[in-house]
Order: sequence, then structure tokens, then C-alpha cells
Amino acid sequence: MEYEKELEIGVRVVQLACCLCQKIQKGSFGPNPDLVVSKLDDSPVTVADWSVQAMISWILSESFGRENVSIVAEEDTQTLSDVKSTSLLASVVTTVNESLAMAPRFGLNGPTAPLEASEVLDAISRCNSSGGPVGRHWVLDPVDGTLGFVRGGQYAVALALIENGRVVVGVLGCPNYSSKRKLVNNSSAPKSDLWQEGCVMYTKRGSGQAWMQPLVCGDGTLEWPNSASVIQVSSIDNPVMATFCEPVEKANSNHSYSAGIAYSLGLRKQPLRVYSMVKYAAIARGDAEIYMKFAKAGYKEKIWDHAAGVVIVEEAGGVVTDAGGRPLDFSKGVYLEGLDRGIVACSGVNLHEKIIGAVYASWDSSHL
Ligand SMILES: *[C@@H]1O[C@H](CO)[C@@H](O)[C@H](O)[C@H]1NC(C)=O
Ligand SMILES: *[C@@H]1O[C@H](CO)[C@@H](O)[C@H](O)[C@H]1NC(C)=O
Ligand SMILES: *[C@@H]1O[C@H](CO)[C@@H](O)[C@H](O)[C@H]1NC(C)=O
Ligand SMILES: *[C@@H]1O[C@H](CO)[C@@H](O)[C@H](O)[C@H]1NC(C)=O
Ligand SMILES: *[C@@H]1O[C@H](CO)[C@@H](O)[C@H](O)[C@H]1NC(C)=O
Ligand SMILES: *[C@@H]1O[C@H](CO)[C@@H](O)[C@H](O)[C@H]1NC(C)=O
Ligand SMILES: CC(=O)N[C@H]1CO[C@H](CO)[C@@H](O)[C@@H]1O
Ligand SMILES: [Mg+2]
Repeated sequence: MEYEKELEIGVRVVQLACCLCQKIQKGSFGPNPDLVVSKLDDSPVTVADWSVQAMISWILSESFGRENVSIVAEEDTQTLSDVKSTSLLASVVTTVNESLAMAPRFGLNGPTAPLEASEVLDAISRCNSSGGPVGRHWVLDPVDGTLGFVRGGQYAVALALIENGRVVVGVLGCPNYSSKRKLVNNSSAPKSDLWQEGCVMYTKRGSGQAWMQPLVCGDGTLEWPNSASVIQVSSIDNPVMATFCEPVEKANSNHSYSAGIAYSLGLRKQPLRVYSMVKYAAIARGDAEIYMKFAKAGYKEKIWDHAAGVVIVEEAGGVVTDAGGRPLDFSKGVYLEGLDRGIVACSGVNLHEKIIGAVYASWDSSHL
């Protein structure tokens, strides 16, 4: 079966990564002196971002051969080496070792001896591929929605495989998105402990199906794929009934533009503001019908922020295109080059056509 091994390793390693993130949040690896630091572009990064990238890079390299694995990922080691504090690197090394020690419980082989700092740095910096139209490339956002992670909102671990420019495998781990409860607005996070039952979603291109399984981070071993269930997009196609989600942060998306489109479509519900690719997960699971994101001038979307979510929504029955109605192009390297204005993900073609129509209408009227 094509991509069977890739999918299995991907699901197992993303589950392990999600559990690692939850443990960091609970402070299980001891105090974190520098949980959050700023990168050169001022975006936040944490011990979790580097630890997850190092751990996943190491497992993929062991599973598929270091010389054969090309990984495009968000983090590099520059900030990690730049930061004055060596305690940050020490925290990352400890966290990576602790998580690799749990690998057998997830059906993965860990190292025979704990990794040295140099090996951890090497695993992170090996993810410096820039993808492209030819060959196989893994695409990783170790922590998508770092702000959500830091603030107790939604975040995701996103891993995808691109082959010859097409996304063929997608795995989305959502540690704070219960497999049993509907998604809620950012500002109304549940107070109960139910968040601990996060979920992992995954698919293979062409399977015509996507699956979800609850995240299992306690004791015991990961049962896979026994505990998985099939997920499907919502069947609602009336805009009046539809729920739409958009980013929490205004920094990289134009909320007033999406509000205008929502108004012209006749959407009645207030937008669900959610951090990270969990917005794609909500469409795939049927908790929402529309995800719109219109970029601000000058912002370029990166492939790791979309690859896993797009293939999962599509295989669950949904549609994802740019705002001009064209498929997203994952073959051009690190960025989604040529993206027309923004991204529109929908549960079905009817809603999708209406949104693209509304975008064209608003564009025409603003250029009369
Ligand atoms: C790397 O790929 C080559 C060619 O596909 C294969 O022969 C080799 O076994 C692979 N290495 C590992 C460690 O999997
Ligand atoms: C990626 O880093 C490795 C060392 O880890 C280096 O050998 C390689 O040339 C780098 N590749 C790119 C595309 O920068
Ligand atoms: C999102 O929710 C978190 C947790 O309740 C809160 O700290 C944060 O301020 C919220 N963000 C916004 C923009 O509402
Ligand atoms: C996410 O998890 C944190 C604990 O790690 C919890 O405090 C928070 O309420 C959760 N947020 C949501 C939206 O479930
Ligand atoms: C956001 O969209 C509105 C149209 O609704 C436009 O007037 C505005 O210039 C856009 N803002 C940015 C920063 O692109
Ligand atoms: C979600 O929160 C935003 C403010 O952060 C608010 O504007 C919106 O109406 C809320 N949506 C729902 C469905 O409550
Ligand atoms: C160098 C280093 O920090 N090694 C640690 C890796 O993690 C193990 C636990 O699995 C620790 O015992 C090591 O000290
Ligand atoms: Mg990230």
C-alpha cells in the first residue's frame, strides 16, 4: 500500500509530539527558564517548538534513512544559538531525551543512548530543505499557533508529505481539541479537564477518507489504527446556518475583509476565532463550515502552515482553494507562491462557489 509506512510513522510521531507539548505545558520537565523567546522576526518560539522539531526529525531520519529524508520545517538553530542562555538549549536536550525515551510506547524506536546537545542541534538544522516540484519532502510545523500554546488556546503539530509538488499524506495533532467536544471560541476556553483528550487527524491522498483518534498521553501503549474513526465535513450548505472560523490574530490576516464577505454572503453567526491549523481540523470534523483568511499586503503564506490541513479537509469531503478559486500550489518551495489574495476552505462546493463569487464581486466593486 502506497504511503502506508509514511502515514503510520507520521501518526505515531505526531502523537508523541502532542504528548510532549502537553507535558511542557504542565511543567513536567521541570521549570522552564525561558519558555518563550522572540525570533529575529519577533514571532515567539518556545522549548516545545525546537524539541518537537528535533524529535520528529530524528525519528524520520531513523525510519527512512538520514540520506533519503528531506524535511522543510519552521525552526532553525540560529535563535537557539543566538540566545545568551545556555539553559534554553539544556531544556531542549532534556525534553528531547525524555520524549525519545517514551518512543517505544508509541511503537517507535528511540536511540540506544540519550542524544548529546550536538546531535539535537544537528537534528533541528537538518530540516533545512526548501522543498520544490521534484521528489519527496516532509513538511513540518512543530508547533503551529505558538501563541495559542503559550496562552492556553488551540495549537497543532502539523506534519505532511509532499511528493512531486502534491501533498500525499497529512497528520494534524490537536492537543487541545477534544475528540468528543465541539470547538469553542478562543475567548471562551472550557475550564474543565476535558481538553486533555486532544485528537489526531490524518489521511492519505486518494483514500477518500480522513480519520481521527483520541490523543492518548497517559500510561499504556498507542493502539493504532484500532481506535480511529472516520471524520466527515458538515452537510450544511446554507450560509445562514454556517459557522466560519478565522485567525485570532489580526497581524497576518484582514478581519475586516472577511467580515465584509461574511456580510455579503448572509452569514448570521459570529466568527469563531481560533489559533492555528485547528481551523482546518474543525472543517474536516464538521464543527464549522468555512475558514477564510485574507492576507494583508506583503505577507506570504508558508507551506507548513497549510499542507497537512488542506489534504485532510479535501479527503474528508471539503474544498480548499485560494481566493481566486485555484488550488494551492505546494510545488514552489517554502512559500505558497502565486496565492491569489487569501485562502478559502469549505465543507462543500456550494458554499465555496458563493464565497469565491463574493470575493470577485467585492473586488470588482472596489475597483470600479
Ligand atoms: C535510501 O534510499 C535508497 C534508494 O531508494 C535505498 O536503497 C536505501 O535503502 C535507503 N536508505 C535507508 C536507510 O532506508
Ligand atoms: C542543510 O544543512 C546541512 C547540514 O546540516 C548542510 O550540509 C546542507 O548543505 C544544508 N542544505 C541547505 C539546502 O542549506
Ligand atoms: C485567547 O484566549 C486566551 C485564553 O483564554 C487569552 O489569554 C487570549 O488573550 C485570547 N486572545 C484573544 C485575542 O482574545
Ligand atoms: C488548553 O490546555 C490548557 C492546559 O494545557 C488549558 O488550561 C486550556 O483551558 C485549554 N484550552 C482549550 C481551548 O481547551
Ligand atoms: C483589509 O480589507 C479592507 C477591505 O475590507 C481594505 O480596505 C484594507 O486596506 C485591507 N487592509 C490591509 C492591511 O490589507
Ligand atoms: C469570538 O470572539 C470574538 C472576539 O475575540 C468575537 O468577536 C466573536 O463574536 C466571538 N464569536 C462567537 C461565536 O462567540
Ligand atoms: C545530555 C542530556 O541532557 N542528557 C539527558 C537526556 O535525557 C536523559 C533522560 O532520558 C537524561 O538522563 C540525560 O541526562
Ligand atoms: Mg510553528
